[in-house]
Amino acid sequence: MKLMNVIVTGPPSSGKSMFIKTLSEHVFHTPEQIAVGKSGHAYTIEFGRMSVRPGFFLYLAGLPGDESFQFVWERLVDGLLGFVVIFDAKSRAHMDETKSLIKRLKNLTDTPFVVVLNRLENRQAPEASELKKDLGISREEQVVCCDVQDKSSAKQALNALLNIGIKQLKKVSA
Ligand SMILES: Nc1nc2c(ncn2[C@@H]2O[C@H](COP(=O)(O)OP(=O)(O)OP(=O)(O)O)[C@@H](O)[C@H]2O)c(=O)[nH]1
Ligand SMILES: [Mg+2]
Repeated sequence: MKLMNVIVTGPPSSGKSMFIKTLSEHVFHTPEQIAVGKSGHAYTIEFGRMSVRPGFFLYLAGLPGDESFQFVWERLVDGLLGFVVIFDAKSRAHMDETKSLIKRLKNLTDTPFVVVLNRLENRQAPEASELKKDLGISREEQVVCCDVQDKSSAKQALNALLNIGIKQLKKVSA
């Protein structure tokens, strides 16, 4: 049996739990919310398990972006396939927090990442290229518009992450 981790993170209430719930066959989450960090926001931590094909599972680890969770990220970078940062299109106030979160994760790991732009609600995609610019992200495919409540949309976002990983591997082995 092969297991790989994917960290799902992002600012408070951006849609992390919903993304994991939509994709996973099983979800474990802490029975109570945990209040940590400067914000005082209370968090639930969850792990979802998604079967990719027989004998191959992804563990989707839902972790808050708060710095206090750094030590958990450090444990999970072992066997890490990549990370997903959820950004709520309606909470642009979270831009700086998201930038710093990406920076901290990039310092920990060079595995691929995607930013999932959630809650666009049928608005068109200029917001994706704006977000890419605002976050200082270099690659087009790294910002993915996604309705985290929709399974096929969430799967597309995860596939975008996998495809970036495959491209990186090809580059390394070329
Ligand atoms: N309309 C709409 N509501 C959403 C969407 N995604 C999440 N929600 C709702 O927004 C709230 C927050 O979503 P969560 O998935 O719990 O967000 P989270 O990032 O896990 O939040 P914390 O763990 O508290 O930081 C929940 O009440 C969800 O039902 C979405 O795409 N559209
Ligand atoms: Mg949550």
